[in-house]
Amino acid sequence: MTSELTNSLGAFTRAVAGRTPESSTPMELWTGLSANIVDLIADKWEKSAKHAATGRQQHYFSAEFLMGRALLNNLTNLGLVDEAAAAVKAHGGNLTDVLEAEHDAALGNGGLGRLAACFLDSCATLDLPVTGYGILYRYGLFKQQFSDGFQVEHPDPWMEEGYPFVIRREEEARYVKFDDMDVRAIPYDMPITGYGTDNVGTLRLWKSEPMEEFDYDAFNSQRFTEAIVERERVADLCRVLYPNDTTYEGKILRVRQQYFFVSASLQAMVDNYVEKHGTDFSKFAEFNCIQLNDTHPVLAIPELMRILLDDHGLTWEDAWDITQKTFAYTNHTTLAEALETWEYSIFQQLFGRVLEIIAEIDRRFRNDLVGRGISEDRIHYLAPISDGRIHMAWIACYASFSINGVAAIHTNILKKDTLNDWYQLWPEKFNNKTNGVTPRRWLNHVNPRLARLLDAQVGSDAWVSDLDLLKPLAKKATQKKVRKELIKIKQANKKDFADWIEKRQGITINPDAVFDVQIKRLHEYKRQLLNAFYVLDRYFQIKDNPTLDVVPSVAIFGAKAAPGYYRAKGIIKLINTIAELVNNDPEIGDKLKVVFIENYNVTPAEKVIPAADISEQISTAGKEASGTGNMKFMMNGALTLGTLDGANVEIVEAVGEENAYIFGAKEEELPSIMASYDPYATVEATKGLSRVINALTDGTLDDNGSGMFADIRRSLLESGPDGSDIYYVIGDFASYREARDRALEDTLDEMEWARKVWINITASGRFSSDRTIRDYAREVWKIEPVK
Ligand code: OAK
Repeated sequence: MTSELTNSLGAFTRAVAGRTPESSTPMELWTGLSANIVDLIADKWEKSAKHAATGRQQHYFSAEFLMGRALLNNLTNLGLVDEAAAAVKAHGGNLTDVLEAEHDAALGNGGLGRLAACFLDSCATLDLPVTGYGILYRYGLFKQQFSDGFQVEHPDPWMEEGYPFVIRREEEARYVKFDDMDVRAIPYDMPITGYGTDNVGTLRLWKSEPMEEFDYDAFNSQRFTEAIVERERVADLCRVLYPNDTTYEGKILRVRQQYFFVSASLQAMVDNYVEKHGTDFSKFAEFNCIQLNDTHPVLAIPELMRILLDDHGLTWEDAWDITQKTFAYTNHTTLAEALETWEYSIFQQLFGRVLEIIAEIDRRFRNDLVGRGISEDRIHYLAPISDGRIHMAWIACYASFSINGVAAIHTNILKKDTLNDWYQLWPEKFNNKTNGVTPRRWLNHVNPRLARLLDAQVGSDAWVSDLDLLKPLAKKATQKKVRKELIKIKQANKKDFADWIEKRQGITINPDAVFDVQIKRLHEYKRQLLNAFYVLDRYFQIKDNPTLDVVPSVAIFGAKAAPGYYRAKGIIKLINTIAELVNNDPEIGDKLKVVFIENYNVTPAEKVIPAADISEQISTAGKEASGTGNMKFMMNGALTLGTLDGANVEIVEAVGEENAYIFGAKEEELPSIMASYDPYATVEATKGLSRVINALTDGTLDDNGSGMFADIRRSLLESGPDGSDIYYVIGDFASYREARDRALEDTLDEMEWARKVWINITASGRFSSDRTIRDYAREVWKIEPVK
């Protein structure tokens, strides 16, 4: 008998592909199946939205949502994986091929965007009335290709072939007005299913369109270009994620994007409020709370003021009171260059009225602080407007009732350094919310073998939505059977990854070698360079002594560099050049291999994380706000090789120092170390290091005449603002090498290693985003589950 899904899949595929499912491509089957799934979600979705709208609601504003693939996640949540496999098979297809046809929705750069995606998953699973708001970028994060080892960027038209998981809501369009143009904002809503619940949340992504589809007059009077230019100018707004902002034009576009999506979102929120509660706004903040995902959506603060003042006639005092009770701000970095400030002139050009409101916030802020006896210098530094620039983080700190960092150490750094002045003024606003990741995607879905072992150990799949259930299993670390099972699972996962990378990039690796993985954005503070230097040092050691008894390992990298970040691109070229050298040397063989996963994204992360033995979390202490990859690896049984930075600190706390490999200078030690640090002398004093550094420029490694390797060398050894190894790569090298060598040696005792692996997996409950979201819901958002 054919199942219901088999019949409906046939119908949906015919509708989208215009032919029989039997002759459809995997992509067409994917589209048909996805449309079918939306059909199955629709009623629950409508109900959930209606229900959520009756009480207090939380709104998550973020310029990035790095969602990855949707279909398998939804099938899993609906308990339909087997049925879908059977349905696809009945039509002559194969579910794996169909799932692999899906593009990643890469509407984010890295940590901050992926965190937002994990949060939505947790909110839906926990039945919390939370909606995400962002931008429907036509092109997601660029596709990365390697050409001669250099990164080349290509556009990522992720939804060009159709994407059933976003639904255009024409009737909910809003107008967003700039001084130089008006645009229509059309919401595209994405259903967010939860695990083991009928609740379906929403991610609302706004798309910009012209006020009028086409200027026919212009077109008919032969002014074709004019008609088209206007259309394109509007489409530009949502064309790409984070356009290059090194030029003035780029910056304007970015500010436009930010205002566009917060204005549309707020208009919708305020309209909904008026519909339910009328125009008495005194209860607005009782029913609505907005979390600002870093400073990108901070324009929402003056925009809410504008709507309340201009559209609804509130007094400044009332509007400000509501605003201050509505916003909460999360900071995601202490890097000074990431704290957004914008030229005053940009705001003048785009939205004079919003600027007027910011100026009034600034005026009142200054008065307020004078009243508190704060010095003029400090007031000037903290004011929303100073030195011809608008300071987004300062506006956020002033207007929000809550300010949080994303790991304990990060929040402490905010309090003592980055936001210290604000902490002194309003200590009660500050709180910590250590990040987390969703165990649905990052354990259950990516690692079915381990998931089934956990099912058996827990006695059910309840751990999938309550990861703390793994905690009591820690004691089973002594059981040989469990450890043997773990070893088998890891071996099978490594074999899968080896097959995948061979097929994808044509590189052969030995699944019996240790997989040592560093996947994250390329940034100097994340120190991929330290890892690369280790590899090169080991290569030289083997060359010097070909009979050297080393533990075979594969160094696996995945990273994209910002298109304008020259040195990061140099490091990519360097790693690829080292890979070329090492991988093609017959004397090295399986002892050492280097793999650089091209076009690293959510899906490649899903392939490599379950296969990892060692998780590289090696940022300069104090620089990585939290990290979330560290948590994904831990859940999948990779041991952390890391510094005491970000959430690593809490991971080590949870597993015990003996179950991780910690090295390097500590955050509190670095200031005094750096005061007298001499990288040159340190190179000389560290065995093998000068050979590694010299290899950058002595002809061992060829950067195709780009000068990139000399630039890297300069950044480490030369004095001056752009040199002096400010990320302490050379200083931490010896201690890193020792820890990594030790980790590799320790893998030889498989059973003891498996014990550590088990401890890591079972201690990962506190890094579930369910825990993080419960903390936000209870302490900041003050919302309750809606059944
Ligand atoms: C991106 C743009 C501006 C400011 C911060 C970011 C960002 O992605 N920060 C990252 O956020 C993650 C989620 O909180 C953290 O885990 C990373 O440590 C942090 O770098």
